[in-house]
Amino acid sequence: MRQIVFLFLMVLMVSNCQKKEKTGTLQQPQDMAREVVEETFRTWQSYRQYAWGHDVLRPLTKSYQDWYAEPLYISPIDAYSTLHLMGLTEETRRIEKYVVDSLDFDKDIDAKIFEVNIRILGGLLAMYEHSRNEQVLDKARNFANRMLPAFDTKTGIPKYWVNLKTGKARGDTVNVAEAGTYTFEMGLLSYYTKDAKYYQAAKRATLAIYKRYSGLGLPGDVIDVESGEWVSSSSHICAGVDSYYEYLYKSFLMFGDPDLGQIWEKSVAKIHQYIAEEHDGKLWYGRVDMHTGKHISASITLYDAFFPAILALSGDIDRAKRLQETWNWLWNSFGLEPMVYNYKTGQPTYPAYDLNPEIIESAYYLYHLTGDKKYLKMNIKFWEDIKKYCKTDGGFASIEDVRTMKQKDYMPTFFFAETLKYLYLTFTHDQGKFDFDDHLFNTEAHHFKKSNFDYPEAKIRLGY
Ligand code: DMJ
Repeated sequence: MRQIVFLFLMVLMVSNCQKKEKTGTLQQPQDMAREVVEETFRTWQSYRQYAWGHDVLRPLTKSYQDWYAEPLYISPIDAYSTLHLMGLTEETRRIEKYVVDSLDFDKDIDAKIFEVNIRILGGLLAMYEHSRNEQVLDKARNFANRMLPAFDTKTGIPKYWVNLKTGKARGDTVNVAEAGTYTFEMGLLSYYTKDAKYYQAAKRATLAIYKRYSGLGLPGDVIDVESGEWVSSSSHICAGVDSYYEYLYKSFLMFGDPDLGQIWEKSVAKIHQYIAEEHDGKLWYGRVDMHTGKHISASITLYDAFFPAILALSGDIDRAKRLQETWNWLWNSFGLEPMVYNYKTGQPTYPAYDLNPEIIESAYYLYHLTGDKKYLKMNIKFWEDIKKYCKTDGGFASIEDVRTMKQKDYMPTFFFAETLKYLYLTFTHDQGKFDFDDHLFNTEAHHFKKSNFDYPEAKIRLGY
């Protein structure tokens, strides 16, 4: 008799466990959204406790790291627009107050112009967009003025570094993303301040890249900012070029500058013609020689997963869907994506995963633009995997190697700005609170309302 009771209890326990597992996987999007907000808040509290005033949280040792000799407050500036979207107002007020009262950019440090543009300038502009605090706009303008000396080169392409105090710039070779990812932020700033000089500098740099396309209509990937000569003739959409293409289309959409729209159209046609290839029944975008169009490498980076989003946004839903399948396959082959992967050898050549957002961003765009629940499910799966492998006591940690899932003591600022935001937007999508069609995101996921920017007015203020 005791044995029967014991067996009965066991069966009850097992069926309860199965039920839990089931409800676990069948969690409703609103529950997932709540969880993302809780996790964002928990991680933000950890940043505040262990890294306040510094650039980056180190989640394993519960400490901090700065990018340069002096901190630039990059995590909070990057986190602001996400915290704002999630309604964490006490936190956004705290950041805004710190930026206005205590943040001083007059620092004798050489800042990497590409990174500080998308994170600091982009973040401050988003803070202004959402708060309309003129002191925040002053900070953004002050920061951009410190960036501008970098653009003072023979080609107009900015140098790699600029000293925020002295304006002395250095670093003559930059990649295409570092050359041409400025029109969006600088365009916003020109619009807000009615001073065209920001957009003009950014556009000149973008045109300098376009002018140097090969006869096939392709850019290389590394260029000398003074001579305008290509240092590398490898043409691709991977890390090092990615956001150049992204900004051609997004800045065109935001400000209506037809030059950028035309360059986007011409460029994307060549990308599909020369760079796309089928391998093992999947669509890939590898690397070709800009002069011959010959495929030279099958090495791709996880950053390239931004491309389905921009393809979908531009109306090319079929290609976007096919490419997203490729990325989904790669993620699920490892449980997280490797930073660099060779699709012909099937090997990750740099196996890290740094909590990057791109595949999640593309699933979000496709969920909105197709309504297909499969993309919601993708982001549920990506979130489950991130929690499984990256969640720590002190926040979330990057992964050193997706084959072993060994964690590393670093949480990039874009985890706040992008990854958590795109997850939240996906899981709240069906509540209809956020109007995707009236927003554009900079490459760091800071969001801006399209209807706040009028094309005829932009033409005047940006001077195109
Ligand atoms: C972000 O800093 C930006 O999205 C950038 O354009 C490249 N990717 C990282 C995050 O992966």
